[in-house]
Amino acid sequence: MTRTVPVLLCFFVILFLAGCNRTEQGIQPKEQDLTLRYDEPANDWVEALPIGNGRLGAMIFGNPAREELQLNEETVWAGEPGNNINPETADAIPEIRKLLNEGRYAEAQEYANEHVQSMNDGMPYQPVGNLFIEFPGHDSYSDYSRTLDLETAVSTSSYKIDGVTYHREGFSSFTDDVIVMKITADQPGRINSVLSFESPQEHRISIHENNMEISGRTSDHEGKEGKVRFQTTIRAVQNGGEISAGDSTLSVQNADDLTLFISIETNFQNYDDLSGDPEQMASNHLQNAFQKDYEDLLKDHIEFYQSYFNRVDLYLGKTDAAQKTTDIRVKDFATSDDPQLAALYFQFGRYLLISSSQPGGQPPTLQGIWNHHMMPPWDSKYTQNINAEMNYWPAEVTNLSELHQPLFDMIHDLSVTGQQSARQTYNADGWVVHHNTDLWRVTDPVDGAFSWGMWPMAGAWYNQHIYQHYNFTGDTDFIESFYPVLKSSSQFYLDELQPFADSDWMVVTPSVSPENVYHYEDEKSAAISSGVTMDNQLIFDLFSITQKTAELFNLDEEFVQELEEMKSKLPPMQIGQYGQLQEWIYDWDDPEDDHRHVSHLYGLYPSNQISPYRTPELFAAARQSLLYRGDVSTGWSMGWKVNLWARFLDGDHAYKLIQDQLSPSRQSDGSERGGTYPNLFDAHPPFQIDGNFGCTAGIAEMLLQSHDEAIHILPALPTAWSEGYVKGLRANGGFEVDIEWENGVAKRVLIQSDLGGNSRIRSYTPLEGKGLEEASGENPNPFYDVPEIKEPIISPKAEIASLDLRDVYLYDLNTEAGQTYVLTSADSDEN
Ligand code: FUC
Repeated sequence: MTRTVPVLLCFFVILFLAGCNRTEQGIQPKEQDLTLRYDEPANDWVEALPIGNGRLGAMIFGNPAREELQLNEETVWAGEPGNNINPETADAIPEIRKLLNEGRYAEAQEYANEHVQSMNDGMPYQPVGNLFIEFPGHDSYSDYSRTLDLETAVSTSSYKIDGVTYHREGFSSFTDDVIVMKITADQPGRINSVLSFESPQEHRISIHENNMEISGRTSDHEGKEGKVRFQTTIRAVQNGGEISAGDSTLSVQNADDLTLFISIETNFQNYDDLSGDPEQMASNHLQNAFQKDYEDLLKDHIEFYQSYFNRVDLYLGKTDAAQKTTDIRVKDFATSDDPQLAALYFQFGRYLLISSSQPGGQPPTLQGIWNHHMMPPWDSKYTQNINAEMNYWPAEVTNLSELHQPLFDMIHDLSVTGQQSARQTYNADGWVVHHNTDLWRVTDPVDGAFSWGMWPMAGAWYNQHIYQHYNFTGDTDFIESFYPVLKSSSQFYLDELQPFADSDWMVVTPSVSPENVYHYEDEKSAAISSGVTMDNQLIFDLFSITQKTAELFNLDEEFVQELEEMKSKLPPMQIGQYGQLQEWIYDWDDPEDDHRHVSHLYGLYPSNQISPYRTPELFAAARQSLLYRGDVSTGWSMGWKVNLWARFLDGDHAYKLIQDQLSPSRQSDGSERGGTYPNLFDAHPPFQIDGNFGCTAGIAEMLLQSHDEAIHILPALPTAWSEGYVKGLRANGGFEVDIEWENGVAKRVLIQSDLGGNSRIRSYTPLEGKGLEEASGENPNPFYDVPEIKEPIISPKAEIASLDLRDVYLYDLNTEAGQTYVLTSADSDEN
């Protein structure tokens, strides 16, 4: 005995010192039900359940008598290759600049509205069509249930008729690139159904044996011809009974079970090439999938999906509220204690990203890949003054870094097509893209100038995603390959920036503070402007990351210097008369303004120019701005505000925004408000997926932040989540972090270091662990560099609200690549 104990102890001490086994040292996972559940079929589209493999999407309705799969493929867009540049815009820009410089803003606006009209406003993303499966006699049923299991990415429905239980399960296979639905009954010979297809697209249906083949083409739009051709092949395979062909239908008689394989392909190769062979490719997918056992198809699909999904586990507590159906939980969320719904909603956001953004494919549109309209709201394009970026806010922090790739590919495309806009519209070098793009990567302003089109800033914002990916992963090959894109974007702004009025400042002009309007001289108003706060912040960030990347590879010393000089001429942020962060270059902000965009707060989130610790006055002013703006708004706006309140380190206010967002969109009078649909889709309204992604990122932001010199543990934990854990969140510099907390206090923190280097840790409560030291000096970890911004200009009328920041403990932990470190609460009895 006396000998064994020290040996055993020694073994554990070694294990602890090495500290590298996250499972053994780690947080015990808890059982959770990550399923969306309903006790009725979907009555309409926002009750149907989405499945997707990045490219192929379906909304499944689960109606016993008439199943409906509304189908999408990500490259089914109207129109054809080509940009939308109108040469008139180039002539208009100098005149708009002049009017703005003379302070004739309303005239500048009017002039811009008249003269900035691109050749087209971008093309709509469109549906493929709907597969219907009729089951005669299935109108009356009992024991109905419908689910979407986020742990397997499989949607089911089941019900009973005359003692027979019918079951359907559907998934969009990640590994075999087809949509599969299997229909079974627990007694043989019970499946009788008729398959038919409808599409709003120009199409032709033909039947060959057990295959239904649909060839179609997308629509003409705004002077462009619909040149995307698509091929959908649906194969029905049954056991028992038989299948017979009609002119355009397939009938299944007395089968034991029925499996449907749906393959969809288009001729799209890239934004400039439609030379693909959709018939051949659709047939290839089908042949491959069809040869596999159903069980293998399902297993491969689940394994692939889980390789992403299982990276993060979030537990926020469990209550009986989780017993209710998902639609009722959404109705009750704001007034009940249902922490599991917040966790489910968070994981649903991750599910949606995995299902709509796979490497090699297109980024999710305003509706991800799920759209049933020929002319969807805002064409279901890429709106780049917030929405397309927000779609990727969860990518790095929720451990789905590879899924950022489709956005990078689109940025790469835009860095090519955007050169046309830079050259033709601005007579500048580099590349530029305005507030929208589409499958064809159009780059000039769309929908007229007003408060949206005339905004040449999307490239500057997109490039932050490039650098963010590098900063989270440390992937130097990646950032090196994108340096030309960053440089060329910076080059555009070097050429585009103009002197502001009589000052030494250099500003982007004309532009807008996305979609907002300012009032001046009592009665006058305009949106078009110069040197708006968000633009200044964006240019500062773009130049900074371009400089850092150049320095990383010892490139372009002179160019780096040029950027430095131009950075010094950007206007500083300003604090206006109401103590607010100014949205425009003049103090035009209206404290009554509750506009959904909070563009000037870009500097707080997603950027990190504003900090409670480094720039307290700006932090207080930004907070004041958000207080003026209010809480309830459109879906995505609330998603943004969750992140912003997390950055304001106010967990309860962030939680209030989650409550506002996780409220039913549909009101009893038939109207809709910003919130959530029964299927958990975000409601702008209408459905817009950005709010789902924004809120998912926001929940992560409440639990972990890593932008402000340190990894901040539980920076904005709300009182409602007093117990819980999160595993697998990512932090800048290649760290992966698990946190377990009780009574709002971090009990155990695991930090896995992929790249090594100093890990600075900020916590409201004391921590201890091997190697943990009190922090001193600057954080030497280069991934924790913080921006050096100019001192703000403060209005003499401004009263700066005082900050009530919690005390923090700041530690340094020198990490080695590949090691995991265990920290525990220094207050805890367990230690
Ligand atoms: C921006 C927003 C709208 C909407 C649209 C798709 O224009 O201002 O609220 O989200 O994008």
